[in-house]
This record gives sequence, C-alpha cells and structure tokens, in this order.
Amino acid sequence: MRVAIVGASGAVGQELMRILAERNFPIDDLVLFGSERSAGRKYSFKGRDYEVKFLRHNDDFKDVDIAFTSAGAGTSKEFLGDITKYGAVMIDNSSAFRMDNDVPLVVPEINAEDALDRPRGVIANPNCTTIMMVVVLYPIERLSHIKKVHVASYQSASGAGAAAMAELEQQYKEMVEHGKVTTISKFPHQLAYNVIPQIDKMTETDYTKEEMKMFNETQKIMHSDVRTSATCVRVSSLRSHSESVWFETERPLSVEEIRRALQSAPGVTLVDDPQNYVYPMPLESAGKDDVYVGRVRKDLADDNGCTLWLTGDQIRKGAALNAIQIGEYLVKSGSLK
Ligand code: 11C
Repeated sequence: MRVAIVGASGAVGQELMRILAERNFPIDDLVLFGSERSAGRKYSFKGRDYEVKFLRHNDDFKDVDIAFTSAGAGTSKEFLGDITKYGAVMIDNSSAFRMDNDVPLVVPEINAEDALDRPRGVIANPNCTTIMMVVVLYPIERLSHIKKVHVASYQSASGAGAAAMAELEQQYKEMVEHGKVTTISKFPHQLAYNVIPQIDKMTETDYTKEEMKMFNETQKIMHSDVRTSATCVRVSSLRSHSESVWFETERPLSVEEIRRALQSAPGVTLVDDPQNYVYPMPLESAGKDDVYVGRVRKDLADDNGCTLWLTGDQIRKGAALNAIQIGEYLVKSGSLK
C-alpha cells in the first residue's frame, strides 16, 4: 500500500503521520508532498526518514493507493486530476468538494458506506466543527428525529493551522512583555485575551462560510432535513474546539435516554457530573480521539428540546483521524485499486 500526504508539513499533515503510525495503518511506502517552501524537509515515520517532495503536475501519484490531502481548497481543486488519474483515492480535508453531489462526505461512525460510491475518486472529510457535532447528534437522531439545532462554537486557534497556533502564543508573549499585541496576521483581530465572532468569510446571508458548512454538511452526512443555525466563534484556546448545542427532537427525550445512547455511541465519551465540576474541557480533550460530551440537560425554553456541551480535538477527530478512519474503512471493505 502506497500512501501519500499532501500538505505534510501542516498541522493536519503532521497529525496524519502520527496517527497512521499509532494505528498501524497498512503502509508499505509513504510519499510526502508540500509547497516549494516545505519541499526538502525530512520527517521520520516508523523509524525511516521521508523527504517532502514539491507538489507538481506530473505522474507522481501513479503508484499511490490513497492520498490524504490537506493543503487548502485551491490546491485540492488544482491537483484532483493528477492525484486520481491512475486510480488513487483522494481523501480530501479541504472544503473544495464537500457539497458536490458526486462526492461523498463521510464521518465513518455515521455514513461509512457513502465512501464506496465515489465517481470522481474523491471522498471529502467534513469541517471539524461539523464532524464533532454529528458524532454526538447521530446516536440521538436514532432515538428520535432531530428537527432543529442551534449551536454556538468555541473554536481554538488550531483550526486556522500551525502558523495560527504560533501566532496566538506570540500574541500572549507580546502582551506579557510589552502590554500590547503587534503580530496580527492569521486572524482578523487580536485573539489573545479576546474572542472573535467570525470564522471564515462572511456570506450574503450574514452567516459565515463556517456557519453555512454546519448547516449544509450536517444534512448531507446525516441524510437528514435537520436545520442547523450556528454562530461560530474563535476563542483563545490553543487546540480542541468546543460547542454548545441545543436541539429539538420529534418526540421529547429524557436526559437518561440521551445519556444511555451517548454512552454506547462509537467515538463518544460521556463526561457528565456537573454537580462535582465534571464536564469536558478543551485542555483535556486535546490530543485525544473521542468527542467528549457533558452538561446534558432539558432545554428550559423548548419542551422537545435538550442541550449539551461537547469538545474534541479539531486536528484529530476534526481532521486527520476522521480521514484515516475513512481510509481504514476502504481497506477493510476491499475498495481500493
Ligand atoms: C476553523 N473549522 O476552525 C475551521 C478549520 O473547512 O476545513 C477547517 C476549515 C475547513 O478555522
């Protein structure tokens, strides 16, 4: 099995390498690709050094079976043809193809089989905030159809990439040393000691692209007409996103029913003892695989509503881990060239 990683030097690329090794993904050969800037860097994988190759239009993907791509939507669109020409399956972390009708959008705990029908050879990995929310909502959907979701996200710097994480650390350093921040480039405003109620570009609906991803991707993954109204907010945690989720089901559900469903759901850990200050927090979910959920309770304003809090590592389940789980499913189902 020949596996390629496009965007190997980025936060997700690096995590892909770590998780492929940890889970012992069946790899005979690894090929790393990157921009001109990262070409030539060397990374160690399972005791061997691999050098990042400059991504170009050529036949480099001829013998590749799976390519994990995480270098932005523009690169994914530009190189789709080169990557899939000889039968490699592209598992794409960007937003480039997610809502295309002929591209499956997959969270393996929910709709793994969708990955088997991929006319263009590409499978899309959803946005991190969507992945974490649907992993938690799906077991509840199986109890009773979820009609509406309201969600406020608390997204860490890691969502904007490795350079953004470094920028947040730099901003805190500047605050401590000089009392003001001078480095603002990856975020539209200072993030240290602040929250920014905008992630991704604003659309003409007055919702951001990130918020519209939550609306559209949730429907596509869950094969549902659920309507999701989101406010996505960047907060100054470093890694691991959190979300406050209110949802309305067709029949009223008890908190106990929901807790039981979450306890047996794959990829979910229930951490819910608020009387003793026990609930999930991003500092604790960082670096872990599951989505952690707590504060499960009835909605005071809606008889058919409940509300909960979740947090999960955006680079792992929100990106690299989900992509690798898709790859594992393809291997297991014998669906590679
Ligand atoms: C963030 N969710 O936290 C974004 C990052 O569509 O894949 C991922 C953007 C995407 O900034």
